[in-house]
Amino acid sequence: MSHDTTTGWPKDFVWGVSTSSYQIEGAAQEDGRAPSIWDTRCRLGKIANGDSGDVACDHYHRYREDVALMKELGIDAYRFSVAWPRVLPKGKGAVNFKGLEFYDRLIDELLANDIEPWLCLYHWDLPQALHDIGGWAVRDSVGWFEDYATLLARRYGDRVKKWITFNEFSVFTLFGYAIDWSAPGITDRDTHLKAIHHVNLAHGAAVDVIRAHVPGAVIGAVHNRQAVWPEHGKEENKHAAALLDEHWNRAFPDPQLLGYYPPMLGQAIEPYVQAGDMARICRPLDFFGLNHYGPIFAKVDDNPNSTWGFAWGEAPADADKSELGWAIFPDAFRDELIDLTHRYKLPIYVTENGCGGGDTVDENGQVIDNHRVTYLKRYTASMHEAIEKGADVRGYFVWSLLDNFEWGSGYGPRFGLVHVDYETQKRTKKASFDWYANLIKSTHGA
Ligand code: GBH
Repeated sequence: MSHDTTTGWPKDFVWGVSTSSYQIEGAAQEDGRAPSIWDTRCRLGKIANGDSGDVACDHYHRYREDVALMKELGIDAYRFSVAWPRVLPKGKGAVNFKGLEFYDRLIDELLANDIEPWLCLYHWDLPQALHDIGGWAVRDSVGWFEDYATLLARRYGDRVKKWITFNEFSVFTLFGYAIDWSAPGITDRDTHLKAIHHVNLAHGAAVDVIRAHVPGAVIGAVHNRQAVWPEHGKEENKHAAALLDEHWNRAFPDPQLLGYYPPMLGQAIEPYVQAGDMARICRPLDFFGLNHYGPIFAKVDDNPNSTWGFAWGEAPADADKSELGWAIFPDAFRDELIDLTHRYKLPIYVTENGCGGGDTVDENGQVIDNHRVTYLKRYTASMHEAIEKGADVRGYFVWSLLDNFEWGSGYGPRFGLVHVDYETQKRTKKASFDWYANLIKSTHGA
């Protein structure tokens, strides 16, 4: 790793951190917030250790302290999401002003500290009330999302210029409607296909209303993308990998940016596509948000009734892996950034990259997370290399500022630059915090 990353970054490169509402806010029953599909999933006991986001990092009450940490880190930008059921408890109709006011306070605190807010409308916490009347499986969801986007654009558009419609379309649709790993935990092929199409339409509708209501808006979507490799490199898994690649990497960016679905998925989705839909989905965007962790693996589904034709595979036993078992392969990140630049021709912001695992606390109370420092060093070096090779990368956000509620895995896996003691809510900076602060300082100084 001799690659020098202290110089050579594009001018005005944006350094940031990302979080999401349900994972950090807590205050789940406060000030009029209603349940989302994730509260429900927690109540159903589908989370490791019986955990839930009820309290999480208590960010709802401690956002000032958290912004102070961001300030100390030296970041330019902060990506967060709005909890839809906090501002519209039923998902539509009556507005909850106390919920809107929380994001007013957060945004104002960020701006007062020279940190630019990047607002994401949807990081998976669909109001339960909307799910109860069909959720993403019904076409009405497009209008619900459009109205929600309008509300936020009008309320915050004077202060927020960076807008993201959705976080990781393919993760929440695939895991929520095909594989029971995420809320709402449905496993039905038709529901899944409809959800994909409606979410794409909702994205397009939101882009238009944000554009209409926010002068100077810079709008993008956040896609998870990572190479899909056949498990064990086996011939028999290649078709499964091609299928999963369509679902994982192309089901959303292709229609949104190129105007068509990838071929195999497109065929399956055709019954739900109405005249004019593809033009409504494909709206002009200003950037491509990329969340990237490591490559994933696919294998043929040995279930004879398989409706998807692929199953989740495992990384090779000898692969470099994080403590969570996720493959580490920085060269694939470099290649992804270069490919994306050519494929979609938009400026790229890496809106998430980071490393999960545990931490050790030494006798002086220092939180040691060398595994995370090593990961971040390697991935930022690969990004730097991609930029040298022509990738149009304009910024990078670490996932995440704080240890937080890691969805189905609960509070076990930690991703933060800041350690959170969930008993006391005490925040402690980790070694990775100092490493990132130094990287930012050295590039700003250069
Ligand atoms: C993101 O999801 C989310 O946006 C964020 O909320 C979350 O906390 C964060 O990442 C960390 O998980 O096949 O075993 O190698 C990322 C979801 C991460 C799901 C990589 C698939 C592959 C694991 N993806 N993962 S493995």
